[in-house]
Amino acid sequence: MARKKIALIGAGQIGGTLAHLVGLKELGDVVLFDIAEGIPQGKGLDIAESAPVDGFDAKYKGANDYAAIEGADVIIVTAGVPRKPGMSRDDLIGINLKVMEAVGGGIKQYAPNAFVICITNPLDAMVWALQKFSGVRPEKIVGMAGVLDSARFRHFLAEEFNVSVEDVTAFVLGGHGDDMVPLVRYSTVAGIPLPDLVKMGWTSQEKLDAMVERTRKGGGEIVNLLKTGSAFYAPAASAIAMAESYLKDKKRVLPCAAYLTGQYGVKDMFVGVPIVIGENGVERIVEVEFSAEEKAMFEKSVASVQGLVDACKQINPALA
Ligand code: A3D
Repeated sequence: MARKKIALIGAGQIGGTLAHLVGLKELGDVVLFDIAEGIPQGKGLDIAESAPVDGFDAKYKGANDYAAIEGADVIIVTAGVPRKPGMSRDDLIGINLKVMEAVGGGIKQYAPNAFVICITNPLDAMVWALQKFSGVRPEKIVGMAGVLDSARFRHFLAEEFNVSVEDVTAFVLGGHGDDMVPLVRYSTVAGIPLPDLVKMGWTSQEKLDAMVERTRKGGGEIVNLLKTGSAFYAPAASAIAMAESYLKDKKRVLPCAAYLTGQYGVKDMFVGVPIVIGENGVERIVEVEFSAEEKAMFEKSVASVQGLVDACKQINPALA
């Protein structure tokens, strides 16, 4: 059986980390694409030279021409610019929308049947634009954000409770902005919901609220520490979990930005919701019931995404 082909569009901080993880997990052969000459070739060669040490088999190819992604099974898009301190994700929209147009054209021409995962910010608007530019069927394109946001929340919770991260589940929905919606009720330690853990004295409501707030601002916390860019290890790991669920038909239930056609009262937008990812891409969109407070938070988050989508339509009227 031929190895799967995984194309990484953008060979920067996240792209390079993705390329390394694909090898370590033996998910397939890798094409690294970037407009910067030498970077994808150099990173590909460097990782290929680590393979004998780590004992994995994968071919690496660096490219500056879209023809190299031809027939890719999975495409992960990180092309564009990341945030610097003081910038919001939304400040990136002008530059990254143009990048999505170029990337979408490449995908349309060379790999229209791939499963596409977008990471470029502002996430929910960029994945929406990328779907329009590429023409990829909506069930074959998703945005990575919820897995990362949930992982951040899980990390904070595991530290607070002094338990394994493996036994902490978390649920973060909505757009990937500071008004994302961490669903405390659906987040658990070994199946015990967080509100019960507060009642059991494991933590206080104040501390839980602070962890929710830290999760919402988790991306900014890293940007302020790094100063030269944004998070890349956890974002890459999160996208790999999504790619793996598709490639191995694992049917994992993961929070991702998915194209909604009326679910949660939202139409023609990508918003973070729980989905099942299997060999057909997005195989199911899970609709959970919200409390009045959660619904209000979700609607606020959706309104922010709508604002970004409207801004895209203004910048590029072809999207309207
Ligand atoms: P960075 O290390 O700058 O890599 C981006 C790469 O894109 C660079 O190598 C550029 O040369 C390349 N590039 C720019 N324009 C093009 C183009 N037209 N075609 C192909 N390649 C191009 O950034 P990064 O890897 O740290 O982050 C990449 C993106 O992910 C940014 O937009 C971040 O904001 C975003 N990001 C999203 C999350 C989410 O959770 C959604 C988390 C972290 C970062």
